[in-house]
Amino acid sequence: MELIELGWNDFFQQQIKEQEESLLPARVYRQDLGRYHLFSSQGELTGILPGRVLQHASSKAQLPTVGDWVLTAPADEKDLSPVVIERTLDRLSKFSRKEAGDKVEEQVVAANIDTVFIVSGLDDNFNINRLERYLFLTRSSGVTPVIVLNKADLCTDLETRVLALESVAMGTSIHTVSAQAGDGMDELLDYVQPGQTVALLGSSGVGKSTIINALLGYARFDTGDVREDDSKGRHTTTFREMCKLASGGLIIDTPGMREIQIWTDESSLAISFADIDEYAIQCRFSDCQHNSEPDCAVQAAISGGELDSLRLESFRKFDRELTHLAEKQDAGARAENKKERKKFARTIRNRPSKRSTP
Ligand SMILES: Nc1nc2c(ncn2[C@@H]2O[C@H](COP(=O)(O)OP(=O)(O)O)[C@@H](O)[C@H]2O)c(=O)[nH]1
Ligand SMILES: [Mg+2]
Ligand SMILES: [Zn+2]
Repeated sequence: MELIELGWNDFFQQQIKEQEESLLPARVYRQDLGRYHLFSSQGELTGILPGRVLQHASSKAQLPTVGDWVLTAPADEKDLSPVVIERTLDRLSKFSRKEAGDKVEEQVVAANIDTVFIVSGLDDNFNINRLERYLFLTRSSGVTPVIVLNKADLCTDLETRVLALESVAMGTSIHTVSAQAGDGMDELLDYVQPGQTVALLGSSGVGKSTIINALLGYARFDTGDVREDDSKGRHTTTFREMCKLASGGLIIDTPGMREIQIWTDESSLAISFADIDEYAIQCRFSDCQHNSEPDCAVQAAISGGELDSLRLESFRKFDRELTHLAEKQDAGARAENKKERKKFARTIRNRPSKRSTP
């Protein structure tokens, strides 16, 4: 396997220090408990993380994940596998979300991706708010989003749905496909050029694995039927995995995420709501809340029909959510500090005092 075909470029090359030149670069394609499956110029390898790397990581998000580039050393001269992961290279991009549940922690879903296919079904699964949410997360990751509306064969009001979506998509490419019938797959292939990495995101049952299988040309991933009486669907993909297309591109399948919580900061708002921002800078007051302030350009744009009031509503929703996340992060950092201080106090207390030592 050529490194360039695996997505290697100058950004990664430049990170290699002189003393690391003997190490073998490899890319994580799958992670099992404690094991990393890697693509490298030497073929597929298994990697393990030494305890010192684990200890040095200040958060889980720093540990290697699918799509990451790592530098490896042979554990044994005679045998190339398993290799030891010495270091994870800085990421060109990452798609993160907040860990599911109450934990205030970042989870990096995939690293070093060029494009995210936000997949939605055109059946009852179609939900503009959810798509808007995925768009927001993708844009704040610095990755190009592409919307893929699958199951076009089941949809009778395609145009209405696409039109409604366009008002929140802000120019994002929208592709309507049917993975099952094989319609529209060629358009998708254009995004997976050699060395390019695409990750598929979207709820369970929208057809992500079916799309990847269609692009690969064989049934690489299990696909599942959504049970009619269970809107949650059956979870057939339980892990994230990157695979290589014959044409050279890389594609990442992910399990459906039941809750996709935001992990980003305020700066993402201006990127995802550039349409609102454009008017907001023309408001009379720089701290305008776009309610009933005089000369509010945002409200004027809404009355004039240039801006959809739903966009302002979404903007406010994300704004509130980000504020809430920042508060939780602050609280989390404070709790962490307190824990560290306590630990420190304990080590001081437990230190044998000079007087008592003979
Ligand atoms: N009608 C129709 N069904 C599809 C299409 N693509 C996928 N499916 C079905 O939707 C179900 C879920 O697909 P799957 O690929 O497992 O979804 P995933 O959970 O997103 O990976 C399966 O039963 C597929 O056969 C499509 O284009 N049209
Ligand atoms: Mg799947
Ligand atoms: Zn305003």
